[in-house]
Amino acid sequence: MDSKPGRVVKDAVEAAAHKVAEIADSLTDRVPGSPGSGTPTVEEPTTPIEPLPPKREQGTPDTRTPTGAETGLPAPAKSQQGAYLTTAQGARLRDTDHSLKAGPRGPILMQDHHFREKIMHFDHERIPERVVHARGAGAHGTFTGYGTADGVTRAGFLAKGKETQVFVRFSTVLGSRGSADTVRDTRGFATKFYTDEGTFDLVANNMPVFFIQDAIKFPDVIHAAKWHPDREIPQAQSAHDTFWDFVSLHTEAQHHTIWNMSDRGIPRSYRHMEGFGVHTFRLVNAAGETVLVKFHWKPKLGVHSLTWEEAQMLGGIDPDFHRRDLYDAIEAGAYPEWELGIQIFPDTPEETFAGIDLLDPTKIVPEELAPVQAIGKLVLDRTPTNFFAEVEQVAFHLGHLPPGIDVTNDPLLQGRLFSYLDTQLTRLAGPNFGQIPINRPHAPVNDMLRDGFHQQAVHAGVAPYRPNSLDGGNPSEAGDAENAFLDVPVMVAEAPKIRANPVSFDDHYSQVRLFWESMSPVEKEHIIRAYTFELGKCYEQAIKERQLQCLANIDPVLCEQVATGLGLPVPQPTVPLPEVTPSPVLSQVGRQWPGDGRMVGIVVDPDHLDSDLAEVRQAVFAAGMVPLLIAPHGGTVGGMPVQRTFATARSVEFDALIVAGAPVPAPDALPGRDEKAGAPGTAAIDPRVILMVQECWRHAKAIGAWGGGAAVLEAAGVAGTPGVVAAEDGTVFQSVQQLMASHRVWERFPVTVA
Ligand code: HDE
Repeated sequence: MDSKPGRVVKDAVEAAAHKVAEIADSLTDRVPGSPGSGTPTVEEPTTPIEPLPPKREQGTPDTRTPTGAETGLPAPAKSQQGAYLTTAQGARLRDTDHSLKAGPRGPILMQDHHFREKIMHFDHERIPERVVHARGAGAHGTFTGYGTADGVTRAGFLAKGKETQVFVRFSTVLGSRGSADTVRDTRGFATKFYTDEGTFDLVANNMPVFFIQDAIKFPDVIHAAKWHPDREIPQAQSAHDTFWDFVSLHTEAQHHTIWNMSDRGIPRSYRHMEGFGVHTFRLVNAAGETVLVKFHWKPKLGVHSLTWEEAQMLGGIDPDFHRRDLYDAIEAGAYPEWELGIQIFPDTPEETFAGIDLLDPTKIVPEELAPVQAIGKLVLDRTPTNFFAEVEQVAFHLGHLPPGIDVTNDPLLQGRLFSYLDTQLTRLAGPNFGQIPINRPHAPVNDMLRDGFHQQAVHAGVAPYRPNSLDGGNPSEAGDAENAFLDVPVMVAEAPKIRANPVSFDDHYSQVRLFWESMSPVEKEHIIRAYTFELGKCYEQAIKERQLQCLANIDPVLCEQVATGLGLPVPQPTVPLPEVTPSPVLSQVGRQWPGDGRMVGIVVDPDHLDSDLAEVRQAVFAAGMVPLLIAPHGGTVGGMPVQRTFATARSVEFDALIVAGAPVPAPDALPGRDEKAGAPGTAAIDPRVILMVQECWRHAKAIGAWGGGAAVLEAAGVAGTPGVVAAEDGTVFQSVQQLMASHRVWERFPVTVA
């Protein structure tokens, strides 16, 4: 047997990982959220053991060399090794709790190299957060090509059945790293495809348009949208003067702004978001023919959003709501899924389609005019093992393109090609960020880049230049036969060097109106509310008036309703309102979707446990959802683990609520112990349960009850109303599941606009 230390560690780690997988496989009804792969004991463990393996659902970057070769090592080989604490150089240590002092009461000695190493490293644990998109969460997965793009691109990862590893990072734009997930904002949706032909980064957002048309304005829009520089408030939101000052003065921003003010600005989860490449890209096939395309991600679960009140409550109750949802869903086996699609346009010299300028990033091409054609599927099935190493250090760049995909002259895209490389120099401390494990390509790398901070490759040879004779001419340049990247030789029209936009970029309103007209009445109500709230938070009346002028140019009803809320006069439009053809696909109302990984709260009364409870819990698991038992106290009820108590639960954590009893007020149902207990109720039922039902009702969620639960619906005043179902037994879950497919009980939201 191979007795090398590396081999022994590898065997031990693999054996332990196998054991964890076995245990996990035997548990079919796991509620996600366990912190580690082991089972802690009450007593401090004192027997030395090897590091525990990662949790079953955790993945890590592939074990590749800095130049992309497979090492064959198991993933844990990159983590800590051996049973004993060591210095960073591997010397075993005897004590890490006491610094080396001149006597127990004396000063610390300069010679304490362990103390110095430990503190020095700790002092430098943080790196600069991303200047935008600082707050995010990421996961590993697999992309499988459908082969449907073969005719338009030579990119091999899109071939039928071809599987490519990916890492995806979702993010908000404005907030700092520790800000809340559920703020009103655009979301990032950046995907790193580790293709055999070089890494492809699709750095997308959940909205198809952007605030500005030229990258040179990016620092300005971000300065305006982030906190005010004097007080550094508000955090992670656009409801303040500088944001509205900017977007009302740069009216090209109005299209992106209405998307932000719509329900798209407050997604229910990352799993419920579409993704958009925003810019138009150019694809090139094996014959050198080109088309223009826009990239789209379509979520399996449909587009779904929070209500504004839910989003605000979650900001306090669970600021990690989206991050938790992503990881819990993967842990529960409800793997998030999207289809990648493209809208295809002929590559004409005008670069327009149906009169729409394809280089203008403030414009969409409605899907009704150019359908999205599916070209592959993305499944996220592994959470990170170490957040910093993977999510914080992943570095995306629009210029990471495989052969077959090229850029266009969109002036926003062109600027981004500079920015994403430049920003890594500071954030990841040097030019070798591509060698950090999460960023390592899976294609063989033979560049002539050398040295620099944190160089991890040990380059051989003496001639990193071309042509050379000393290294035998290696590396050679590739041609078409060797699948070299092609910068498509697009003609550039003869024109003066000039700081200006094409005239077609001047239409700032027609597509904003198109978006508004595509919304259902209830979505329009939400948009009116969002504008009224955000402008209502501005201090300066002039800014509100200027934005109302923009709204007048979008739609008279929208403008009038917001003006009424602000108590300001309604201005007349300054541009003619165009006739637009709505794009119904932009609305999220009116379709049915699967409920994978949704959270179903089940209120139980331990004094009158219903015999159907265990069955309902299993039925929720069987439907691919997660049941969370909510009881007066922790521990177990009927042998089942309690996930929330009336004190720790809040309605906004659940997608639907089932009431399986009418529990009497628990001993802690006192406003002094839990203010929620001050909600009006009946003396017979815990007031927090009634509050929970009423909040779920207000947020248009499905509510079900059986047995004693029917009395709670009566007491909450919601019995017999739309989307509230009661049954004799636990079969009520089936009706709840059906209601959940529409995402919300929409008719509970009254509407005043058409
Ligand atoms: Fe970004 N953007 N961006 N952006 N962006 C960054 O790169 C930038 C734009 C997007 O999860 C930064 O590594 C400029 C559009 C995502 O790591 C930075 C312009 C779209 C992420 C940068 C834009 C995006 C970023 C900050 C205007 C959607 C997060 C840290 C020309 C299509 C990626 C970093 C992650 C991050 C610059 C506009 C998406 C500063 C100059 C349009 C999803 O380089």
